[in-house]
Amino acid sequence: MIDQAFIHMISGHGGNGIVSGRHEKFVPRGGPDGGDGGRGGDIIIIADGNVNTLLEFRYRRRFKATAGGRGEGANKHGKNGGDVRIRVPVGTQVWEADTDNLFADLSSQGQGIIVAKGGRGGRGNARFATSTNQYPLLAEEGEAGEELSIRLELKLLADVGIIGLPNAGKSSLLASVSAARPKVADYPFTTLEPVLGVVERFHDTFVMVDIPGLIEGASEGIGLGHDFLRHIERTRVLVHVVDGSALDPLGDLRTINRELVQFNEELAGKPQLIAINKLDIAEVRELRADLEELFAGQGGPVFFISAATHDGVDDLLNKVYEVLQETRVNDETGVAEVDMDSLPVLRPRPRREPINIRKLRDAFVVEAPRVARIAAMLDEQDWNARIQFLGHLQRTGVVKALEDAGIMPGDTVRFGSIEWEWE
Ligand SMILES: Nc1nc2c(ncn2[C@@H]2O[C@H](COP(=O)(O)OP(=O)(O)O)[C@@H](O)[C@H]2O)c(=O)[nH]1
Ligand SMILES: [Mg+2]
Repeated sequence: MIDQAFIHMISGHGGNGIVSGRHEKFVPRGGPDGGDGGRGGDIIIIADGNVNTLLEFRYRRRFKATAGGRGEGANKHGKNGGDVRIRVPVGTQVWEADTDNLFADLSSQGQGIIVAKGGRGGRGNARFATSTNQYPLLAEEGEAGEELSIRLELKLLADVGIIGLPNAGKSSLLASVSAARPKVADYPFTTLEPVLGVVERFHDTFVMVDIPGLIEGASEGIGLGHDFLRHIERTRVLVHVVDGSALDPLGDLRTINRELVQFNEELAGKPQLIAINKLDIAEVRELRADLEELFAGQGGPVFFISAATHDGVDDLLNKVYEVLQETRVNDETGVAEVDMDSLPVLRPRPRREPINIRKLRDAFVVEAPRVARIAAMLDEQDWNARIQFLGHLQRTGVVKALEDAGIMPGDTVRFGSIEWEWE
């Protein structure tokens, strides 16, 4: 059974660098002091063994990291944006939405990927100072965040196994607590494929698997395929369903437990909760006190339930949840210790960006993100700032590229948001 979720994300915009500082000479501590913008927050997906399903993404599909703060005077760096950490079950695959492009396979605890890197902060004017330009009037806008849609996929693995003789009511129980609709029948051996159900409890989820009443044959290798074994290995608690209306309920419990030991020692050693089922039947209710006594000391707490009426089922599930909590893989601090600096980045941004000139009918368009980011911050009214920008274009090779593309005085040139007449 595959669990799937689509989510949309936007990483944080980088903060803008600013122009600040005194222009006058001979002023102590004068000079350019515009700080850099902070970086935008990243969106990170991390595999966490304490998350069992993708169900929560049915309620929350959009994730947005915060922007970096703008730089300030006195060389003050802007605040970095906050990262968003999305925790998914171990085994989750991260795909590009709507394609079969696999971004990451998060197969181990704590493994993660930065799916959307926050924009870098823009440089403040202090960083544009050179020996020939002591009072730079240029600063850089922060980089935009990244936006993308992904698909998460998970082959569900069970946390809880339901065991019991045929007809005990295993399938009925699973059906009554989850959206799974297993076959319920009066005859045994109806469950051939693992049937999983996702159970919601206290804003959390866990997965139950119906282990068919085939245990008698299964210890001899009949019936339970590899798929079942994978689920069984993973389960952390078993719910042992007993038909309270059977002739010998305690004998039934022991039969299954004997089979478990033969089938798989590890499975037999898992904690069990005993669920005596069919409490809606009058004779079971009458025997309740006797059964309680009879089952005491059988190695697990005893619950009386009716899968048919749901009576007692909530108490049972609460206990299941409690046991699962006790056997959590790791506490939250364990996951928080992921070394964020070593996480791979889905789409690392190039340090050097190419300069490209596109010639339109009415204008030359400079496609160079870094240039556009400086242009965006330019005070066009300030003649000195314009001169400095031109100097920057010269040093970074943009002027040459424009000339190579055949620009003539009087032509229009665009850098990001600004438009000039070429002189
Ligand atoms: N009266 C009553 N019958 C139940 C209850 N739970 C299951 N059954 C019946 O018992 C039979 C076997 O149930 P099923 O869930 O298929 O058992 P499984 O073989 O353990 O999966 C079916 O006829 C169910 O309708 C219950 O709580 N009360
Ligand atoms: Mg069944």
